[in-house]
Amino acid sequence: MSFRHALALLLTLAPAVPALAQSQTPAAAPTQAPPPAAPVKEEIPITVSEAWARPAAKGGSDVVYLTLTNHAKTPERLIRAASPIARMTMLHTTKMAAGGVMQMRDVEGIDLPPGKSVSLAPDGLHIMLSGLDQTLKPGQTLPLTLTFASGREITLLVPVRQGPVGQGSGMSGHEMGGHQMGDMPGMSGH
Ligand SMILES: [Cu+2]
Repeated sequence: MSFRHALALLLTLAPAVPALAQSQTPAAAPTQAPPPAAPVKEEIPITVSEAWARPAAKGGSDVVYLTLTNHAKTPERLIRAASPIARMTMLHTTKMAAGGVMQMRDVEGIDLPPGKSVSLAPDGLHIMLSGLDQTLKPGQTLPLTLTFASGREITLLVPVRQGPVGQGSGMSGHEMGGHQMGDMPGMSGH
């Protein structure tokens, strides 16, 4: 978990590195590491943890769950997710509709209050991908880029695995009702 956390941070920081290098004159002493590392880090106060995706078939759809933590003192908002291996990526929430049927709806964004964590988890908010270019098996990863209202982006590799241990029949019931395209009126346009 902490490794993925670190990886997400590293990937996010990566674009800043060439700029730092260019700003240093060739005459500068090459022995010291660039000191502005700390300020750069503070510009990306969002961390991703607990990310995982379900196994999925080529051409099908998949679901990504993760936890976002906003370490800043100002609100942030997840406005978009994208993957190079999916034709379409959507932000969804799952709601219990009349008659006890689980239905998914698009959400325009996911608010991240300052100092808070927001979990995308089964039976609630999630990232949904459709039109997968490839089959995703447990042990593989799904590349995902998250875009925030501030313009920040985080790219990470989401591990593919089965659902959490200990979540049994209830989970599979949700999958059947919540994530089969054929069951969802209003999803046909996707
Ligand atoms: Cu969904």
